[in-house]
Amino acid sequence: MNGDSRSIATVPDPSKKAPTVLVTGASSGIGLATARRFAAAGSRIIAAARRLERLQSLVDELGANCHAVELDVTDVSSATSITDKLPEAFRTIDLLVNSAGVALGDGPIQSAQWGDLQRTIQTNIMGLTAVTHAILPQMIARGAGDIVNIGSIAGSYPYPTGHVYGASKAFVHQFSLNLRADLAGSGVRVLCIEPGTTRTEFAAVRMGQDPERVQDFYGERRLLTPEDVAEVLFFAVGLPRHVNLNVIEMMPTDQAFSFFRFADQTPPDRS
Ligand code: 8X3
Repeated sequence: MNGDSRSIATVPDPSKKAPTVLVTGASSGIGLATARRFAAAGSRIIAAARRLERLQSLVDELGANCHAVELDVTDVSSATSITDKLPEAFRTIDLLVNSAGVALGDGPIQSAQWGDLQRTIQTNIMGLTAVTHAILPQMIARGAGDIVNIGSIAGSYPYPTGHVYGASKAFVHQFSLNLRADLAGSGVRVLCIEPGTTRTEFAAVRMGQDPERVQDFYGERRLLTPEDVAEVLFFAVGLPRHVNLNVIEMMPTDQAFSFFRFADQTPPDRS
């Protein structure tokens, strides 16, 4: 490993500026855990989320090293102008963590509401792309920076009711790799982390805040925690700068793959 490489996760030399980390979806789950993990290592945090009031306790917790910004990534013009909203001291972004994501449109595709499917696409695809496109030029100009996209195992493995959510995460996977292709030689690293089931508010949102269904799904299972994912992210970004982890797929030990299935019924052959 190169001894001369600067890694963002290293507690910074006091003579140097603390690295700045922009986390979307920072009000809960993996985004929140990531903000806390990097703050604990001395980074400055820009915590972005749709509901500003939900970021207040994080700001109270992290103090002056955390700047909260209201950002609904589905509002593309607000996503593309994100840096305009930042105070000067927070405008140079060393690490962008695209964690804002939703899985709306419960049940099979044919019974999902169009608005839910649209919001999933707008958040997971359009929003992530818009924020990345806005932040990338400053990283390229400096010849350094990290982009970490939160994908999902649902982007690689199909399952019933996965439809648009899984497809959007397949986009995140391929977009990340294609960024790598364009950014070769720029000094900017790109990683896609693809977690399996993680105990967050994710299932509650997906299941329309129905506590019984959420309990049924999560139960007492030993799932990933947002802190598990944040720790892996922190490790990956802390590697020397000549090392780029492209994709990290991680799962709870107790989660595995299911098998192909046959339909329980089939319509009569009308051919
Ligand atoms: C969601 C992962 O396993 O709950 O991103 O579908 S899983």
